Amino acid sequence: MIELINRATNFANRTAIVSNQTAFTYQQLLNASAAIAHHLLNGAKDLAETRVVFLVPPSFEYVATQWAIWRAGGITVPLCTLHPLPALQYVIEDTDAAILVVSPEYKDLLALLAKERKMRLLLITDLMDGSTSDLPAVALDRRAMILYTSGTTNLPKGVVTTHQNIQFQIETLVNAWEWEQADHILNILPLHHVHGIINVLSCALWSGACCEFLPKFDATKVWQKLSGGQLTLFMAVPTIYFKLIAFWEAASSEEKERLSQGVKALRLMVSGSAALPVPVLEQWKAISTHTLLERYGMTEIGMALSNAYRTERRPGHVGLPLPGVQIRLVDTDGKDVKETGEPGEIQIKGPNVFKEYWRKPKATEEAYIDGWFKSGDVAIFNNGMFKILGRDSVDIIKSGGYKISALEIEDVLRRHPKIKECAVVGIPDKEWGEVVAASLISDDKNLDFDAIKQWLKELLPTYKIPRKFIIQAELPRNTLGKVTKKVLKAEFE
Ligand code: MCA
Ligand code: AMP
Repeated sequence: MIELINRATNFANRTAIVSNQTAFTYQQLLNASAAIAHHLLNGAKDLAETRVVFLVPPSFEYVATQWAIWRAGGITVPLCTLHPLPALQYVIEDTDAAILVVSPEYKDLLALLAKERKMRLLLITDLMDGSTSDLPAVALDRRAMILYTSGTTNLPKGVVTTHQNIQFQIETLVNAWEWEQADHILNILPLHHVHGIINVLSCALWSGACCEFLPKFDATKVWQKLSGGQLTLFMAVPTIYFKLIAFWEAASSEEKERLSQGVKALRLMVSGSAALPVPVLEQWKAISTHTLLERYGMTEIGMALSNAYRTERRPGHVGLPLPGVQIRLVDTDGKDVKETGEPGEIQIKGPNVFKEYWRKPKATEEAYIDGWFKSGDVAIFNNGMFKILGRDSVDIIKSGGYKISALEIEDVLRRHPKIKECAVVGIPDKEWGEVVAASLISDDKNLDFDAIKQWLKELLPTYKIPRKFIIQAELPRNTLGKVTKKVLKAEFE
């Protein structure tokens, strides 16, 4: 049984969602999702794990679609509204989805693809018509969601979580951060990643709280909300706090005072998805009085480590395992780290850990050792708390909270007729955490980088597009001929 949805009947008349300045109750969410589920089923008894991709901006309609897919027994595959067609097509093909739900503005973009693949293309605006049908009983161990994550391969992998995984990921956070009905959170994060979907949206709905959407991050609007007196919670990536600090710093002294007074009323502000620089934590504390609660998670595991809600929040640290989550640190010889302060890879076990990479049994098998999921993140245990040191792969970049594979971008760059060879790295950056940088080998010494960026925009979302370029005669390589990315990074820095 999908407990998240069952629970909604307890809060029927409370506001579940605010989107486009309109409030929607839990009852409206139940009604809308039942109607959409009816149309998805189209006479069938159970979607039986059919993949349903949906391209709907963060809104009431997004949530109603997500719940409808679950209620009809399908697997949700949320598409990213920022992705160009080839990136959407990759997900649609990889999941082998049979149904596509879109809001009207995306119909033309995907109509041809849907026709070619013989998918049912449904307009969300046609589905919320009050119809109902019997809905299947959905067992907890069934697949519920596929989210795409970039890794150490050139193509993103689909991370499959079951209803059980999702329920556990929600419950552990709701308890740790003391969510309650009276809570009201602003969601400015994209809804194709765990941070926005689980930590913000689903925790709010589990609790009978209100989740308000801004379809896109906008510092002015976020500050308006933060200082407006309604919100109790806020969660974001470090880049967003960086941008909010910049906005505050540019304000007049009276405005600064007003914003700072307003934001104090929240009960909790959380940062995650990338390392929170201590200076950002300190500046935010000076502005808002809040010590940001930093936590650590991953698409494959939801949240694993968190600073405490009530006791110590230590700058630069990610706290301790959430209840029910097991963590160990393993050194490069595969042995458990015994000494405090010695670095090791974070490995995770628990009901939070995903089921599999979609149709990639080999990758799934390789992701585990002795039943422990290997995160690829390196940490130390320092004075009773975990501290993340970084990742073991130079090919994974974190920019604006997004995980980006250098290999994926290199693959695309190599398709450009003027690029003979290339290497992509992440360069440290105060605002973005890292920015994507590319070294190109080309016969055209006057290569127009703006034109390259324009060309890339057709193929990759903006956050994956390199911000820095250099042309080199040859890439730095070691004696085995492998590109030495650490050397390349140093050349950019
Ligand atoms: C955009 N720009 C960038 C980048 N992205 N520049 C450098 N690096 C980037 N990564 C530039 C654009 O080209 C544009 O430049 C300007 O910034 C504004 O672009 P826009 O797209 O409007 O950006 P934004 O809306 O301000 O986006 C910043 C953002 C966004 C809100 C921080 O990146 C974001 O939503 N990040 C969150 C991602 C997230 O949820 N990650 C969670 C996954 P110009 O103005 O010159 O054109 S991780 C996860 O789920 C795990 C489980 C976890 O632990 O949480
Ligand atoms: P994703 O695959 O997009 O879910 O991103 C997960 C990755 O984000 C983790 O493997 C970490 O590298 C990084 N991450 C998440 N939270 C933190 C944090 N608090 N500090 C440092 N890195 C983090």
